[in-house]
Amino acid sequence: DLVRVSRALISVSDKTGLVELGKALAAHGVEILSTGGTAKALSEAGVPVKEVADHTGFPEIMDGRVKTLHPAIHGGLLALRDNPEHVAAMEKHAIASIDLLVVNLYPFESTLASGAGYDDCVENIDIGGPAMIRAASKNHGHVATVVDPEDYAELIAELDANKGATSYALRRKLAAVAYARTSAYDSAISTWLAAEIGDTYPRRITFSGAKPQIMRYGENPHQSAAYYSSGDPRPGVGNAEQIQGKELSFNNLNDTDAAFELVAEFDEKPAIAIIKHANPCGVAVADDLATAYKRAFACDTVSAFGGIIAANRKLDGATAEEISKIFTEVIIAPEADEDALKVLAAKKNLRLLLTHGMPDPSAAARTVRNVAGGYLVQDKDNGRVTAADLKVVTKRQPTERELADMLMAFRVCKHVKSNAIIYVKDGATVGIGAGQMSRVDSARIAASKSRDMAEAAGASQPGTIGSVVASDAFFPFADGLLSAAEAGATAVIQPGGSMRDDEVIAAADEKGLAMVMTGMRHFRH
Ligand code: 93A
Repeated sequence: DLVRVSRALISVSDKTGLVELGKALAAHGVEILSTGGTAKALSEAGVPVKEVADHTGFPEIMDGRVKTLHPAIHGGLLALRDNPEHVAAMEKHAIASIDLLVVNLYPFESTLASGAGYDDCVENIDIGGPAMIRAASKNHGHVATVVDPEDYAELIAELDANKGATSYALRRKLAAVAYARTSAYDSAISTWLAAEIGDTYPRRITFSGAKPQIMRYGENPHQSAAYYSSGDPRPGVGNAEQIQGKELSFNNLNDTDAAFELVAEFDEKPAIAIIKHANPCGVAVADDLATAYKRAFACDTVSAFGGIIAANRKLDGATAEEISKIFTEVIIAPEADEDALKVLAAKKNLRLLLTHGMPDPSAAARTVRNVAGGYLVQDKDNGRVTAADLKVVTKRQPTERELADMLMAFRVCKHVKSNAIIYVKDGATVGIGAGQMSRVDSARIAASKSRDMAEAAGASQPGTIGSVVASDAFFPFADGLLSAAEAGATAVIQPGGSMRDDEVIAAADEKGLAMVMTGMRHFRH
């Protein structure tokens, strides 16, 4: 799979590293073809170079708008060297193969950023460059494409190591980089034009290369919105099959995603999550789905109304019956049996989504959100704490039951807006405090919710009595922990790492609590 580079075409706007590259190629006996400015820079530095115009026999015309757009160039980049017909065509039309393409594009983005006028921006839309990049990258079986001066060193190192040849592995990697560049380039042009024409921009046409699905509106009716597929084929909201119900709204999709990603955490047992505004108001695991639903619902019977329900197992009739007792917006599950389908069919507006599989919560992925002027991209939080990761820091060891509940509570934490405080008892959440600016407030809200539920159900005591509590981040002071102890929690799971861990541990010991530290934080902002 090694391809010796006999001929290279270099056409670069950014001349960084050009001369060093030219010299390295010349040292390997590579014939260099270049466009006007690039050829000038190379020959001034003493690197032998042939003008593309001399190679094609066709001059650069129209202020350079047409300089490499010629069959002698594109044929040389695209020809399959092991295809007799291609080889015959090359011979017939005197097309010489080009084994390496080095291009960086007209600086559209920096021209725009400099505040240049409209015509200047238009003139900086490169046509020939992307055409060659796309051609050479398609033919990565035979041609290497470099679009970024940062990659020159790796290319030179490989030529040096392989007697002037490139490997298939490098060519394929460079092709992926190359298409990312042309795609980002066109996207920048489209974004600029879209902004120029404002309201009249037809949103269905382009955005980051994905074909969008226009939605009725966004988070609020005055916001327009669309769904863009990332092309990731794994089971999840984006690839779900809608069995029945009205069209999904923007908020539906967002909440349903939160619900399904949460239940996917519990591979070992049937689990149900009920979501409102992207936060769970009840999560439970049990030996069967119907029980899990009843216990998840009991956590907060008020908020569950109009919620979104996710199941991690095939939905059965008994569970569907239970769910049908109140108004629910969306149900998502991997599958549903005949009984469940029959029960839910009676609820015309209820949206039912089947994913035909569960996502792997530890799989790597990226998350993107935007801030003014850019995007924040990070690895998805796929961290999963297991019993082996826990460090007991108190005098008292947790019991088996406490341990199981703590692990569950900490997994739920990951899917709750910070500050997250989660009380769990016997496999079900009994109090959830989400999205508060103070951890103590989250602890108090979760406990008071639990008291309200007990009162409404006529129970003798709130669910938090004898529960365990999880915190998504460390307790900065002992107050949050004391508030949880007051609510009746007997064990605590938290990342640890506060300057005052000693104070917090001492407070736990004094209250006779068991506490474990995970060493992993689950912020979700
Ligand atoms: O105007 S173009 O779209 N038409 C072309 O045929 C063409 N071929 C290469 N721009 C074209 N290029 C671009 O010229 C390259 O992508 C590179 O950015 C630039 C290098 O020009 P020079 O070597 O004259 O500095």
